[in-house]
Order: sequence, then C-alpha cells, then structure tokens
Amino acid sequence: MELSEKWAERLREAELCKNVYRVFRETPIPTCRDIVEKAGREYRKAAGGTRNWREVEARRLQAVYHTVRRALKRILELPKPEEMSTFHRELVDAAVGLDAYRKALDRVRRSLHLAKRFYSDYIVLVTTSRSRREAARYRREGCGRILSLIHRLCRHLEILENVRREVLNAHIVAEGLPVVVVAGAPNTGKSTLISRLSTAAPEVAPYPFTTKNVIVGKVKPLSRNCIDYYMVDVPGLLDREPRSEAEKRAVAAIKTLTDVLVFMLDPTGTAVEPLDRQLELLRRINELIHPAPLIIAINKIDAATRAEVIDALRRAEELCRETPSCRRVVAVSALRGDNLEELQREVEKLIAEMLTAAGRAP
Ligand SMILES: Nc1nc2c(ncn2[C@@H]2O[C@H](COP(=O)(O)OP(=O)(O)OP(=O)(O)O)[C@@H](O)[C@H]2O)c(=O)[nH]1
Ligand SMILES: [Mg+2]
Repeated sequence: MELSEKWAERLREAELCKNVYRVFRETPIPTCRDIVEKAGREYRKAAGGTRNWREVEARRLQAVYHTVRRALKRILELPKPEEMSTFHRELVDAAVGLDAYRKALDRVRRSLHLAKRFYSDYIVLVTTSRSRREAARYRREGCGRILSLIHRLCRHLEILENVRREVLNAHIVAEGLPVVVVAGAPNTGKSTLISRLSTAAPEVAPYPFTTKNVIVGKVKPLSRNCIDYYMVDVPGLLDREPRSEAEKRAVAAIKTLTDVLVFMLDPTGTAVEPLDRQLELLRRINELIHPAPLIIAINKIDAATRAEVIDALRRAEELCRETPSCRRVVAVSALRGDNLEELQREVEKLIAEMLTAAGRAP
C-alpha cells in the first residue's frame, strides 16, 4: 500500500472513529441499581390523580416497564463490533474481549424483549382483575419479573461501562489529526519524551511497566508547514505478541493509530532489555505499521557511556538502512532535552510530507 493510500484510509477510519466516539459519549451506561432505583421513583409517582384501582396498578406496572425499556433501548444504540472502526474494535477486544462485549449487548437485547413480553402478559391480567387484591398481586408479580431481568444484567452493564470508559479515554482518534506513536521496550523513556514534547503528563518512574494505558498528548508544531498533531504514549512492549492487557493496548494503538512511529531504544547497561532484543522488537513492530515512516530515537545519551552510544548508533543505522520505512536515527536525552528539537523537526517533516501526499496542505 502506498503512503498516500494509507493516509486516505486513515481519514476514512478517522471519520468512523468520530462517530463511534460520539455514540459512546452520548450513551451513558447506567448500573443495574440505577435502573431499579429509577423504576422505583417512577412507580411511586405513577399512581397520582386516579382512584380507580385497576388504573392505579396498571400505571405502576407501566411506569416500571417504560423505565426499563427506555434504559435498555438507549444502551442498544451502542455500535456492534462490526460497525466500529478498526481502532475501536481492537480497543474493545483489549479491554474486555469482543465476545464479552457482543454478549453483553445481546443480553440487553434479550432482556428488553422479555420485559416487553412480561409487560404485555401482566397488563392484561391487571386490567382484567376481579379484585383490588388480585390486581395488586399481578402488578407485583409483573414488576418483579421485569426487575429481575435487570438484576441479571448487572455484570453485563459493568462490561459495557468499562468499554465506554476506554473509548472515552482514547478520545484522540475522534479528531482525525496526525498521530505519532512512541513505542519501545519498558523503561526506555517514552513517557519522559512525551511529557517534554506534548500536553500529556504521563507517570514517569524508574521501573518497567509504569505506563498501563494509551496516553495522549497534543503537540503544537515547531515547523510552520505542519499542523497540530498527537503524540501517543503506549505501555512498554517485550514482544509483538502481547501478553498483558497493557501490552495488548499498546499493540492495538500501534497497529491502528500510527502515522509516524518513534521507536525508543535504551542503550545503557541498565536497560530492562538488552539492545539486541530491543532491535528485534523494533523489527517486529515495524512490520505492524508498514508503510508508516519510522524514526529511531536512541535515548539516555546523558547516562550511556560513549562506547554504548556509538555501538547503538552503528546498529540502529544498520537496521535503518535495511528498513525502507526507516527515515532517521537520532540520539537524544529525553531527560536533559538534548536533540529533542531535532527529533521533533524530523517528525514534523514526515507529517508535512504525508499531508502533501494526501492533498491536504497544512
Ligand atoms: N538518564 C536518563 N534517564 C532517563 C531518560 N529518559 C528517561 N529516563 C529515566 O528512565 C526511567 C523510565 O522513564 P519512563 O519515561 O517512565 O520510561 P517508559 O518508557 O515510559 O517506561 P514504561 O512506561 O514502563 O514502558 C525514568 O527513571 C526516567 O527518569 C534520559 O534521557 N536520560
Ligand atoms: Mg511510560
């Protein structure tokens, strides 16, 4: 696939992402307790204004049913996995699993269907009751059956709420701006870099797996021929085949968001992964994002020895020459700020090229 084609596809995907995001934003997921409590409130309000006991009981049953129906119908506006953008599908899969999400929606749909059936059965029984007592008994039974459907939905509603939270956290994709993903092995300095260059303030700590989620910051460009863009911090990776939830999120973001990849290497003797393994990871990750351009950043040059920096530069340059999508190797110190402007300008050059290729002049 050509780069310009890839960029056009990104714009289509961005459009879909925007819609999915909007639906999730506008669809709060109540807990089962919320629904039951709301039904209780409506129930208590329902009987006012009439003395006819059949009518009183019918209205109570109706109030409970209508509250439940409204709540469930609203939830069913959430998109099915096949209606989602690739990014959101992968995000949902990483968060709760696509099957669990689909099943949760399915349960909601079935409960809505059953609630309707219970209501239409019991409303007949209530309105044809021969005594007040009988009407009250049927109303109680009808309400009980409808609300028991909601009690059985608790876990599924929690799943949907988890998904919603993930989608809202990853609001980035809703705007369609270019995305620079910063990836690498754990503890290489990704979060440090992003906190220096973007609006994001991810947690930085001297131990691996600090970052557990995809964190997004916006960058105001240095270059005039570039537009605002996003910089995304992802959890550190050990392998392309993700094992933890955090790694799954990282791979999902890398695969679906990347317009430009900055891959960070830690050349110091205290790196979590030896340089060999970091370079091997880079090769594998690069396959996921092909043909998006790649910049290799050798970090921590303030702490590495001269020999470590030279060795890392030599090996990174060699890999870069063999890799068509690789555009530059830059040695930086994210902590001290060395060469960060150069890195940023390189990133912006690539974004500007992409915009031109896609016919979107900045
Ligand atoms: N000496 C030095 N230390 C750095 C540099 N960049 C980051 N560090 C340190 O390396 C450690 C890890 O930095 P983070 O930015 O949290 O690394 P990360 O890649 O986001 O780590 P994970 O989220 O765990 O994958 C912290 O102690 C940082 O202060 C650098 O340029 N020089
Ligand atoms: Mg981090």
